[in-house]
Amino acid sequence: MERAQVVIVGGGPSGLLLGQLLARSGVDAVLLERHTPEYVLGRIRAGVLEQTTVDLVRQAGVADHMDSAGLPHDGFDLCFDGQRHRVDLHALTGRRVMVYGQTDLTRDLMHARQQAGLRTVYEAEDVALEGWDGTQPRVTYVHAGQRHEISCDFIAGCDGFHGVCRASVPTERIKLHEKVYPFGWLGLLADVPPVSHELIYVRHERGFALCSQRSRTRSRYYLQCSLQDRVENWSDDAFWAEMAARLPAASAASLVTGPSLEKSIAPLRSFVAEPMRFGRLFLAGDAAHIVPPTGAKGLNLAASDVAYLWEALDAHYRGDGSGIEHYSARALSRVWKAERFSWWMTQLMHHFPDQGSFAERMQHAELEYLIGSPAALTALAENYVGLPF
Ligand code: FAS
Ligand code: PHB
Repeated sequence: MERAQVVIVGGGPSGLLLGQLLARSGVDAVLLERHTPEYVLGRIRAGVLEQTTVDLVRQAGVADHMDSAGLPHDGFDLCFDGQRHRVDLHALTGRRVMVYGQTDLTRDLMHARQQAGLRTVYEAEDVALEGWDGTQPRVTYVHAGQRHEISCDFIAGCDGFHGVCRASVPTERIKLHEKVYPFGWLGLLADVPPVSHELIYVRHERGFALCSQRSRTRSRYYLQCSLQDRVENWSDDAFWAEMAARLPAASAASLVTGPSLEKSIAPLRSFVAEPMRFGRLFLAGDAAHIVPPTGAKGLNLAASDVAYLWEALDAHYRGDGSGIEHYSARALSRVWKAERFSWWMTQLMHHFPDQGSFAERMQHAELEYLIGSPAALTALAENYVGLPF
């Protein structure tokens, strides 16, 4: 039987970042990923890193490309009634965010793991957890037709919303909280210069839109779409025409269009599993919680979970078990604040199909209050740049 101190299930940003930090603490962790590296890198997701995430990536020693190619952003625009209003994050909080795609961060982490020769199994099938409620957890998996078994001290469930780790916990041991939104996001990636040097969040009667970016020559755009929409029903031309229709005329006039490199529809939900620890099994990242991407919190919450779990495991192997005891409560405290902010931004900026005129007026009144109140803008800004770990 193989042996490891920690088995990490899932090779997305949570698993890779945890693996990198544990390696720096001398903790022996093996990582099991269901898919190939190419498949993992093919999923286009987050684009905005909070300062605390940037600091953690630097602490993990994988910040070189991020520091050279990442784009520090001091603010973003809220757009409604055809007007853009800048939220000056740096003036309001003294902090900023970094625009750097999750794909790039994942690639950096994969490369660092490979360079360090850390045990990683891609295309690990049928991962199953055993004994996580006792003191000798075991993980089994199949690779290239061969069954393997690993005994370990701890299992880190970094396997995302559809993973096996949370699903391995009996329903009576876990409390799930969920809100599903009545729309999705249609995302498009293209090698065209961004329409603006910063992000633009648009509230429009046709639906929400977001203008984001990956570099000065690569842009990421999103349109609120119906849950009945299918990506094959959206030609590139139809996407660009709808984006232009939701932008103010002056911005639409400077929109540079081009062929999509990727187009996909993501459903939106708020989701939290409590607790995030079950004996020797820990959940981190999307395995434990999901936020609507309106607040750019998903990847950043994964980072704070990983920071807390790394600190707890590092302390355990130095003889202090207190971090493990407090992991779930500590992580959930930050998770719920980010869940609230992401829900609030989503409620504020999207067109809800059956919301009625009163709710529409409430959205509009809140936006008008927001742009005129330094106190309200500061509250928005401190949540957007990220609450402290
Ligand atoms: P991930 O889901 O990224 O990674 C989990 C990994 O575990 C995957 O590689 C999976 O293959 C693997 N796995 C699953 N089951 C397994 C098993 N049984 N055995 C082994 N491996 C297994 N966040 C933002 O901030 N902004 C965005 O715009 C944004 N857009 C998103 C769009 C979509 C469609 C999705 C799903 C999420 C989006 N997110 C966004 C959130 C996203 O960035 C997540 O927060 C981030 O991927 C979390 O990373 P992980 O926790 O590593 O989970
Ligand atoms: C992205 O660039 O993918 C992105 C940016 C900000 C968000 C959501 C997605 O709020």
